Amino acid sequence: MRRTPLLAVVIGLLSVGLAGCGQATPQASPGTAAPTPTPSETVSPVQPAGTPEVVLTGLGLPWSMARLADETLISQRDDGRILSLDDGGEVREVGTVPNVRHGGEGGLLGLATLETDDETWVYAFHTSDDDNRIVRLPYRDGALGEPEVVLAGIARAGNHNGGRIAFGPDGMLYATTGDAAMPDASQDPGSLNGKILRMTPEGDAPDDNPMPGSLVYSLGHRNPQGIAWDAAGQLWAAEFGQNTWDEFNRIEAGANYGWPVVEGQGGVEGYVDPILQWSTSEASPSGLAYVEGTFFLAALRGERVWAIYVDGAGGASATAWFAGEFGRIRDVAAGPDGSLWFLTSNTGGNGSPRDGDDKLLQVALVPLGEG
Ligand SMILES: [Ca+2]
Repeated sequence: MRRTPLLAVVIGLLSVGLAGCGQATPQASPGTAAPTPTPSETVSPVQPAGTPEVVLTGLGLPWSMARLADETLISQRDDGRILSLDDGGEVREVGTVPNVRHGGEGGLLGLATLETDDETWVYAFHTSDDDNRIVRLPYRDGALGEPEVVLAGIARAGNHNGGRIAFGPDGMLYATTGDAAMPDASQDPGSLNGKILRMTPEGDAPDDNPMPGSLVYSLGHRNPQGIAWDAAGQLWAAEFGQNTWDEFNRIEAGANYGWPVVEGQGGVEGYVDPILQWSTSEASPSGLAYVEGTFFLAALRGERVWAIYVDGAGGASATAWFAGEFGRIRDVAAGPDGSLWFLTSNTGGNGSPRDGDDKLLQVALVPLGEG
């Protein structure tokens, strides 16, 4: 991969940090019923502004971004490598996750990080010869150590591997799993597939999970690949539909999101409907991020970034950005100085690579309505 020289200045500004600190004056978006915020929730929604700039080129099917104190890690699905882009703009490989077996949509997928008093851990969700699994690798002196297994035995398949992982505000690790082309698994509480899982950093079932001794947090998912928490700590997730409806769901512990009985907003008792849905040609959603009171959703087939605004009445609206401009979009994350980062996904067989693909792009974010 190579840095785009043009952007040395942009990268140089990264030292401010990527945490997405709120700096804007709180205000409600036009026409939105404002919820009752606590001080930590007083963030104004935002929107992209200006032309996205290229931060990195030459990436190989990048799948996930995860943040450490002064660098961002990027996973590459097919070769199992993890790259680091530090806040000074230096790019290097920090290691290859062993035992990654790419095939179809499988390979090295989601990343998450955990910094404890004793260790910095890089968590990775990947496909192996036998299964999909979550491992963690110690990260010392800028290099990955030997993996230890956090959770094995999630069924793998060519398609529908899920694969996003993230630590929640409760300190627990959440993982999205696909149905691995076994739709009935999604409704089986005893299966790890077609679920959002919640576990301790060591992979055990927390005492307060909805089913005692089970990692299952919610069920009835088809192929979820995006999770993020809003300022109030509420979990949201996006998933691929079959032929009709992609979904954006408000996730409640123990709830059933319908697959394969219901796809999209079916209004069927016992199954929770998505807050938003899109045709699969408009979305096919992967990574989800919450930045400055706004959800951003990466759309593969839809080749766009969706900005999603959740209102105080339980509804939401969405606006499409960059449709068709950069090809398939795989992941989104808070960038430096209140910007948004997003990864293209045009290499690896499913897309049509453009010059420099795959890329990491950056776009400024401004208060909603001021773009
Ligand atoms: Ca559903």
